[in-house]
Amino acid sequence: MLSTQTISEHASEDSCWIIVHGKVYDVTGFLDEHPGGSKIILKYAGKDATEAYEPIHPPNAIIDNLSTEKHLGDVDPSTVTKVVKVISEAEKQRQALIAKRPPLDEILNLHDFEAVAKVILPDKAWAYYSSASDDEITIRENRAAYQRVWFRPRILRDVTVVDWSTTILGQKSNLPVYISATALGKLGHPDGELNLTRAAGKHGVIQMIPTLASCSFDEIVDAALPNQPLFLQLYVNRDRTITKRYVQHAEKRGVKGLFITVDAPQLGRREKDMRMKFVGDDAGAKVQENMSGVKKDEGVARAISSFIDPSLSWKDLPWFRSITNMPIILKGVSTPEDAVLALEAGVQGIVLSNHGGRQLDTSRSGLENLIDIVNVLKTRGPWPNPNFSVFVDGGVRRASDVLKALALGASAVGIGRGFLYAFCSYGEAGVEKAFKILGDELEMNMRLLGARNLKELVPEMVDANALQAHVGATPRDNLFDSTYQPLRLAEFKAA
Ligand code: PPY
Repeated sequence: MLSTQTISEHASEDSCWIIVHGKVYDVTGFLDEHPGGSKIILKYAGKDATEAYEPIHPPNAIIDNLSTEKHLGDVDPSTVTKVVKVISEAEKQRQALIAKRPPLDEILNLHDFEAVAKVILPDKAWAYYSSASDDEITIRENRAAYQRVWFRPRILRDVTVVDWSTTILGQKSNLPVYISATALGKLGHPDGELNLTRAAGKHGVIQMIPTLASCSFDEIVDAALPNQPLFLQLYVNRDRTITKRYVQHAEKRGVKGLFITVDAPQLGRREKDMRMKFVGDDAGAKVQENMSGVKKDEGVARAISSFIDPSLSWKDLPWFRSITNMPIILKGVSTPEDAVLALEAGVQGIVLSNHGGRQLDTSRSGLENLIDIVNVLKTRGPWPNPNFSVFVDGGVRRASDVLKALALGASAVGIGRGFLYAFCSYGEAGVEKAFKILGDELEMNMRLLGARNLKELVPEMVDANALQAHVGATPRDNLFDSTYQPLRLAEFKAA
């Protein structure tokens, strides 16, 4: 057993020990390898890092990454000064607001979840989740694009029975929607991504597990029902042995599709997230100012993104094919040129995505790109192509959005933030409610459109003439606008 006194003597780059969950680790040799950089660990050198560690890392991350001789043992509890945790005023206010949340019955649409999450999430979590890159033009365009598509409903078709179930990559799904990957779920709710897994299992919806989930991959798979289909989102590591192990483990555990993220060789600059650090974390800012050569903090996401391999290229695809039999889908395709390359490379699909507006700002929306991409794919083989799925994500909040994308040729649609905010505000029950809302909206919209099933949803049911014209009147999206938090400019210091 190690006393806190002894541990505190190892508080430098030359010897750095930290405490996580009552155990002591020597992370000196790991400082340079830490995906989030060394400075964040050094902030906790000689101290208990549990609180900072927990929301960002799966429980076993430290144990799996450090060789056993670096596991130094338990902290001697008799030496731990019991600090009475001071609950900040802000946290007290937050708890009071949580208690006053609108009852779940009064949540009528996916925007409502976002509005609740915005109020009750800790500032850092809201900043990380809601942020997008640069001027946040694309995140807003993702919504606006749906409002440039209009319906052309058919009538008198006996729509007593309507069915919106489908298959996604050969897996049955009760919605033409899958849960897209969003990272760091525990920043927003103590059960993190498990809220999604449990709700998805109950309602026959497919969850895409993020590489950067706060819960470990195995925890998530263990929380799924025996035959519950799951997909995996992959950030490709600079160290391919890590990626290979991860992918093959996922396949062994029954994952049904591998979505390789291809739009993030470097992470976008998300200014809400970056600015938050300067405001909220004085201790962090001081440590960094005092450390020579250390860049100012860059926000939660940038801090942990350095493991992602920017050298990833088309040449790597045969290697992925050689290590797994799972369907491979490229997530983050924007152009017909790349869609054709993907088809020719023999992958099983693409996601037309701009990463929720978090990567290249002023990229077009996935919905808009769908038009050109479908037109080209139609000239390159059967359409729809049973061996090549085209998914769309970004800005989807309503079943009407889903139906527009499907009518224009999407195989299914991904929703990330919509479900994330549902669990941040109401846990698993929130996600269940989100599925119910989408189901109700699908039923109503399909009846009104005259489509009794998804096969009857044809391109003639939408007018997308205005979609690619970036001019003209677009109706205000009132609900979305009321939750959208405008960017702030640099602030003067208080006198
Ligand atoms: C994102 O934040 O957009 C992500 O895709 C997740 C993430 C989180 C932290 C580092 C890199 C990517």
